[in-house]
Parts: sequence; structure tokens; C-alpha cells
Amino acid sequence: MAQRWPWPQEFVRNMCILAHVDHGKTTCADNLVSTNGHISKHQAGKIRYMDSRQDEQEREITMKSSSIALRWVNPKEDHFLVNLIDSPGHVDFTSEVSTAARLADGALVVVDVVEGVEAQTRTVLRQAYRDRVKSCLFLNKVDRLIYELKLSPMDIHLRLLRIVEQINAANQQLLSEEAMARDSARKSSEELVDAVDLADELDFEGEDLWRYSPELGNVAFGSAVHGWAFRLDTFASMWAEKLKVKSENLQRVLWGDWTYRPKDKKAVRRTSDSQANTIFASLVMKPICDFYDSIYMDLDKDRLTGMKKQIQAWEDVDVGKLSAGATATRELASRWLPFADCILRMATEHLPSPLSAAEQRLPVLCPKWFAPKPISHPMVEGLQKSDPAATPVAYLAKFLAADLENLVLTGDTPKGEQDVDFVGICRVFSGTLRPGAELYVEPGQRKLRLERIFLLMGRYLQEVKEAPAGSIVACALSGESSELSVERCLTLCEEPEGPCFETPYSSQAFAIVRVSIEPEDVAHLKALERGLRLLHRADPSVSVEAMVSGENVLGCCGDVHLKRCLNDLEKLYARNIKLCITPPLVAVRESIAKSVDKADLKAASLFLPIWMSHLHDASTEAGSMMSVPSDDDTITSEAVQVERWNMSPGGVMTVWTANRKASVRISAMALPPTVLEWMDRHAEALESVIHRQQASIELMGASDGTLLGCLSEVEEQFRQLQADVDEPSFKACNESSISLSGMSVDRGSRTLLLDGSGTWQLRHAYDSGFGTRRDEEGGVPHWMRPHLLAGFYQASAAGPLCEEPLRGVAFLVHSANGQGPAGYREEEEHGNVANPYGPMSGQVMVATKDACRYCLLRKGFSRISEAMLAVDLHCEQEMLGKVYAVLSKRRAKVQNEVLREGTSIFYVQAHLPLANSFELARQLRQAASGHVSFHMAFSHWDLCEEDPFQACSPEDLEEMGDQPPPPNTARKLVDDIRKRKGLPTDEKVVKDATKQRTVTRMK
Ligand SMILES: Nc1nc2c(ncn2[C@@H]2O[C@H](COP(=O)(O)OP(=O)(O)OP(=O)(O)O)[C@@H](O)[C@H]2O)c(=O)[nH]1
Ligand SMILES: [Mg+2]
Repeated sequence: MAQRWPWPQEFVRNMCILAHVDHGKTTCADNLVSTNGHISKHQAGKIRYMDSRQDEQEREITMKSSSIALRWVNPKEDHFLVNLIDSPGHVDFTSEVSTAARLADGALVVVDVVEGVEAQTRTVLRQAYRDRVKSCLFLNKVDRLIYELKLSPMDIHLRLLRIVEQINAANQQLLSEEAMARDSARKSSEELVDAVDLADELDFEGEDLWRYSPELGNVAFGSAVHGWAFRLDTFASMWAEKLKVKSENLQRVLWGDWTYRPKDKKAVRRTSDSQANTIFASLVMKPICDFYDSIYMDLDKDRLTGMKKQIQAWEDVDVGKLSAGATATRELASRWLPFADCILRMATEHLPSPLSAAEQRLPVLCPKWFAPKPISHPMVEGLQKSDPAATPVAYLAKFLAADLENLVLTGDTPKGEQDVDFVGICRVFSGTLRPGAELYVEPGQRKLRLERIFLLMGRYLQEVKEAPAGSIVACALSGESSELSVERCLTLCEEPEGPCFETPYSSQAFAIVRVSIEPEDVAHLKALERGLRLLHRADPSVSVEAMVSGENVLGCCGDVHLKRCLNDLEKLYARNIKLCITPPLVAVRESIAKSVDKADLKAASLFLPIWMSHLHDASTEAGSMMSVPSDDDTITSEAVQVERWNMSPGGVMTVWTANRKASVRISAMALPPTVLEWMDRHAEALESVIHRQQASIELMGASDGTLLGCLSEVEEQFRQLQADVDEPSFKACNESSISLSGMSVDRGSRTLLLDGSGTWQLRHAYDSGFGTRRDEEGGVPHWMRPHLLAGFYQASAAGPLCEEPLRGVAFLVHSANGQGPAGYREEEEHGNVANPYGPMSGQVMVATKDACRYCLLRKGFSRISEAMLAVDLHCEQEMLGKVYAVLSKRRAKVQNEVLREGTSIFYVQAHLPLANSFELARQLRQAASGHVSFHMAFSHWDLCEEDPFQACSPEDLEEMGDQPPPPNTARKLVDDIRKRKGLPTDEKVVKDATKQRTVTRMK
């Protein structure tokens, strides 16, 4: 390989394999790898070469993306280099799929024809579409339709037709979603066209590009495990010769609803009541079914000998020596319809080369430079042309642990005692990388030195001298910050002012399962922390937090992911350290109820749990109430100056700064579902606009693509939503003039800050004049706004119940005032050290944070949202009862239950709270003696109906007397999290005081 390196770009294909879990990606990859002699043909499909980790092999599931460079020569003698990237299908590893999609230009989407289009198939399609990765389709496991489901050739055709339709519908949905977004953007800019000229060329952008059609040749069928695959042209040319018809014509009617009339060699349209088989069924599936009949279960030598005459590739096969079974099936089928030839031909014909993909993909990868139009910069052209002679720009998508001495990726089994090294998988977008190059980490001034470059060959590394644009390579880097930096993907460029590519991983990925980790021996703490940082670097979807209590908390996307991370930590990154790991802790979100029963609202409006009771001056009695101001709207300053904060019966919280010179008045309400859904849908784009202050294509709308334009678009969309909402509390605020002034979508929070006076707009925070303009009448003073925002962000990140992010809460600022702000500012500027409370900015921030947090403690209104998983479960009919028994014990809500046609398998869809999902796999398998398979993925956050503080007030406790309190799931979750975080709870340590009396023993 090395002698031809570097490869001409038009003959390079960067292709990833995407699919739902277990649909056969790795098996497909095996077949392709075997063409290059890395594994033998007999082993292909069994060895799962790309699953190089031990745990992957043991559990038969791919856990990381891996890449291999393959050579292939097409019939025209063109030499291709295909960089093949296998990706995991399990939801826990979605971020690995993002990496794969980001590195590649094209994708092979694999669908299991027995299971059909599943949840994760849709997710990967969405990912490919979002990254503008063009794809081909492979319908795998056709063999199972033949010998397992025993379908007739006609039924097989119908089933394949339906799957192609389904998957096209899924793609179509993505297209129309985007078209709708574009349309609404046009509407908002009032450029709506009144008429469309039908004679004109209309721009149905991309519709054909994203359609799978066997006639076009971007769909293949086959069985990876038996090593065969075909496209329509394979059979069209085979039959054209025999029937003496034109191959192209035959190809056009081969897939559709046509039958063949041999006497006049015509294709006739099938009528709806026709019993005749389609051409596909009779000319394609029938021979394949016959083949399986004569070799898979029983051997039919005569029939095989007959077939042998027709199939050239079987010339040297001795039918007499064959015995029935999978091995012989594979041997013959892979000669007849060779898998790799079919798939690689499809890939090289239909997937773009790095050259042709660049223009489409750059606006998505680097919107700052390329969306909506490329900026003018000397480096733009080099990137668009993927020019090897331009300034080098590479994108480092992922770090992998490697052993550079032996040139292997370490996987999960380190060799020897040396420490882990990392190589970064890079995609070169322009220029040529050479060892010794000094590369800037964009954006910024930090530099890294490129030490060595490798081609990725599965788990092996092959050193090369250079990497031109369009290639995927592993790079060993050195430099001040190369060890232990926190970044996991970087844009590298030889110039300090280069482009900065967007991170593919959504920072919205949920670290929903968390454990806290500590070393058995405290002396190992440093080593553990280092290990956690290495793990954090190697795996983009891990989160590591240090708690106030000093614990290290590791967050993962699910049960399987957690196990892999712990395994990596013990074997690789924090070796020889004994670890104590707590049972998994789930994440929740804090929220607020829309409304509560009026009867619940007793005299007081604020309920303080016992752990906050220190806030009361003298009284420490659980649940005692704060004083209530006599009037909701007017605050007499003397009264308030005594009490730093209080809540009106209407739920408006007033908080004064510690020096009692400024105050904020804030109330909280639940966000209407439509607004919350809108925030969820655009979470990533909103996060980039609001928190990272980067423009986002999704929210660019009709604007000029600047950050301010995006912010106006956000405001506009919010106004439209606000106008449509018909919930009383939100409506009320919609009638008075209320403006959106802040938003938080960071780390899973979903909150809004609204300004009651309507003068404070979201975009003001990003204006250059923020904080220095003239104050409006009745509005929040400008100097206070940044501090209010900061306080709001802090409160959104950690709520009062258990320091978890808030979700679905809108905070309304009723008023904020400081007496003569100029006075304080002067005081501050002159560095008045006599002020014992610190700068005003900090005080306002704390006051706002407190106000927002206490709002959620309004009596009866506190709520939490639980993470719900969607469970898709398949099981045999007779096991259904047992499966239901397991599910119902775990508070699962069954949504749907259907019998899969043609089988006795039931398909159940349910929602299950994450907290109850641990060890589900084991329990289900035990209950159903293994006859069950299922797939779990995060689905949504569900607002619990229960008030965590119900029946906690002294009166309630009195009423209950001796009885144990009713079970309260919300409360239990809150308490569990508080305990794990080292926060105080109000659980009584002494449960039954009478038992603790010292009893004198009677002798
Ligand atoms: N009958 C049949 N089984 C297949 C075929 N292709 C794959 N399999 C089986 O399906 C199972 C899963 O295959 P893998 O290749 O590991 O699937 P995967 O998509 O890589 O799975 P993940 O990486 O875990 O998402 C294995 O037991 C394969 O033997 C096929 O064409 N026919
Ligand atoms: Mg796999």
C-alpha cells in the first residue's frame, strides 16, 4: 500500500457503516476486509475483525468506531482506496457514530430485513443527513427470510419493497423538516412567494440525492454472514444474456410491479388482483431461494449440478464433495454473488470522493466560514477544493489509546507496563500533513507538534510519511498541552487564524447514569484523577465531575457504556488501583408544577425543607414558614429591610442584596409543553447561539448569519410560540408586554428568563453597549442585567432540591431596582474596601440566584422530572406474561403491543423510568429463559405528578400520627441524590426512639 501513497483523491472513498444494533455492520466490514487478505475468506463473518477489543468480542457488540484502509480495483482497473469506518449501533455509543459520520464523506446504511427499520436506524439516518453524508443502502440478512421465516419469493419481494419505502419515508421526513424550517424562515422575512411558475426549473433541493432506489443502483441486497450481495444490475445483465433482451431495459422493470411474459419477451404491468409473481420474485429471488433449498438444510446434488452449468464462478466446484450447511452455502454463494465486489462497486459509484463532497459538507462542518456563503479568506479555496498544496487544515475527531512501540491500538488490553499514549484520528481537509509540522489549535495560539503519521488498519497502525487532503490518518502529537488537556476534538491548522470546525458530539448527550468513584487507598487519589481525565479524553460521551464533597462522579450514557468505562479505567487508565464504585445514581431534572389545587395552598407560600432551615433566623423547626408581606405589589422598604427575602402569596419572591441596597422580584412558572418541546428540538443550536455565542445554521432563518441575526430569530420564534400558547399563566404574561431576556439550555437545563417590563431583549446581552445604555422607565437597570443573567444561569444549572439542572421553568422578573445604581458603581470603581459585602455585581448575582431557586420551593409546586427510557422488546408469545410481570414491577408504562406478522413474536414498546432500569437485562432473561431481546434508549423527561414534599409539613405529620408516611418516589429520588452528593437530608437517623432506651437487665 505504502508505495502508492498518497492516493489520487478522486480514487479515495471515506465510508462509514451505520445501522441499528446487531443489524450486521461488523459482519459486513469483515467481508470487505477479507478482500485485502487481512483475514481469510472462511473467517470473514465469524471473526469480527473490527471488534478488536476483548470485551467487544466477548459481548458481540461494537463499542467504538474503528477504521481500516482497503484497496480495491474495479473492473475498469481503477485502483481505489476505501477508508472503511465501522461504528457501533448501540445507543449508548451514539457519540462514536457522530465521530464516524464526521470523518467520512459517505455511508453504507445497513438494515436487517427481518427486523426492519428500527429506532437507531432513524437516528443514524438523521446523523448522516445532518452531516450531509451521502449514503447507500444495504438490506442484510435476506437469508433469514428464506430459511427462517420461509417466505415465498413473492413475499420476500413485498417485504423488501416495504423496507425501502419505510427508509425513504424516514429520509423524506428529514428533508421536509428542513424544508419547513426554510419555509418558516422565508415567512418571517416576508418574502413569501404568491405564485410558482410551473414551467420553471424548481429547486427541490436534494430530494433525489437522498432517495434510495434499487433502479438507481444505490441499494444492494444480500447476506453478510453468507458472503453474498447483489444489485439489480447483477441479475439484469445475467438474465439479459439468457433471455436475449436489453440489460438496461430489464433493470428498469426488475424492481417494480411488473411480470414477465416470455412468449413475446414483454414486461407487463401487474394488476392488483394478479396472482403472478413479479419479475424480481421470479428472476431474482426464486433462483436464490432454490439455491438455499438445495444446499442449506439438505443437499440436492442434481439441482446444484444444473445450476453449476449456468454459473461460471462455480466451474471448479466439485458438487460431489459438498455437504449441506452454512459453510458450503457461504462457499458457493460468495463465488456466485461476491459481497465485497458488489458493495465496493456501489460505494465507489455512488459515494462522493473527498473532492466532490467538500463543497456540500463544509457549511455544516464549519458554519462560521462557509454558511450561508463562504467568507473571503485565502484559505477558503484550498478547503473547498480539498487541495493538497494549500495550507494544512485537519480535524481531529477522536483520541485513541495506542502503543506506539508495537504500532497497535491498545483497545482494552494494554501490552507491557508502559503508560498509554494517544493518537488522534484526523481527517485532513486541505494541505498535506507531514511529521515535524507545527500546528495551531484553533481558535487560539496553542501549538502542537506533529510527530508521526499512521494509516489505520483495524487495530494496527502503519506509519506513512505524509497525509494529503482527503485522507483519514492517526497522528501522534506532542506539545505543552498534548498530555491531559480536556479537549476531545480539535481543529488543527498551520496558520494561527484558521477555520474552527464544529464539534460533532452534542454536548446535549445525556450523562444519565452516574457513579461516584474513589480509590480504596487515599494515596492513589492523584492517579485516579489522572485516569479519569484520560478516560474523559478518549471517550467523548463521558462526563467527569468533582463534587463539593470531594468525590469524583463519572457520568455515562447507559448501563453498557458505564460497564465499558469502568473496565477501561481499571485495565487501562488507572491501572493497579483498587477502586470503590457506588451503585449507579440516576440524573433528574428539577421543575415546577403548572398549577396546584387551591386547597393545598395554606397560609404560607414558601416551604423550606429541613436542610434549608438554617435560613430561618432563629427557628429551626422543619417546614416553618416565612413571614408574608401584607400586599403583593407594594413593598414597604422598612419591612423588607428586616427580612432579606420573602415570598408573596402569589409566589413572587423578593430578595435583597446583603447590603440591602438593591432587590429583585422574581416568580417562576411552568413552561408550556410547546415551548419546552421547541427548546428540546433546537437544544444544540440554541446552546451554540446562547452559550457559545456562535451563529448556527439551524437558527439563521432569513438573517445575515451573524450571531445577532440568530438571536433575533430565536426571539421571533419565541414570540410566535408565545402567541399560540393557550395556557392561562403563560397567556397572562403574553398579554402584558413581556420579553425574552435570557435562556439556559446548558447541561440539560431548559429555562427562560422573562422580563415583565418588556424592555430587556435577549440580544441585548450580546450587544457591545450592554450595561452602559440609558435605563428605560420601569425596566431592569442596565447595570444589573449581566449580574441577573449570571445568577439565572447559576440557578438553572443547580436547583434547590438536589442541585440538579432545572427543566421547564420560566422565571419572570417583576422588578429589579437598586437605589441610585450610579452611587454603587462609583463606590465600586473607587475600590471602596470598607464595603463588607463585596462588589455589588456579586451581590446582585447571588440575590437573583437565591430568588430563582427559592421560587421553586413554593409550597406544593416543587416537582422533579425523571428520565424515561423507551424499551423496544421482542419476545415469544408464551413468555409475554412473564415479561409483563417484570415490567410492571418496575413502573413501566406499556405503550404498544403488536404481533410481528408471519411469526409468533410479540413486539412491545414501553416507557420505563431510568431509576428502575438497572439489571433489567438479567431479570428479563431469567424470567423469559432467554427468549427475549430488547433495546433501551433514552426517550424523554417525564414530569412526576408527585410533590416531593408532600406530607412533610408539621401539620401533615401530626395528622398522620404513628403511621409510616406514604411512599413518595420523587422524594426518594431527591433524597438518594442528595445523599450521594454529600448534601444534608432530613432523614431521621433514629427511627424509633423507644427502642433505644437503656433497659436495665432484670436478673
Ligand atoms: N442470518 C444472518 N445473520 C447475520 C447476518 N449478518 C450478521 N448476522 C449476525 O448478526 C449478529 C450481529 O452481527 P454484527 O455484525 O456483530 O452486528 P453489528 O451491527 O456490528 O452490531 P453492533 O456493532 O453491536 O451494533 C451476529 O450474530 C451475526 O452473525 C446475515 O446476513 N444473516
Ligand atoms: Mg458491530
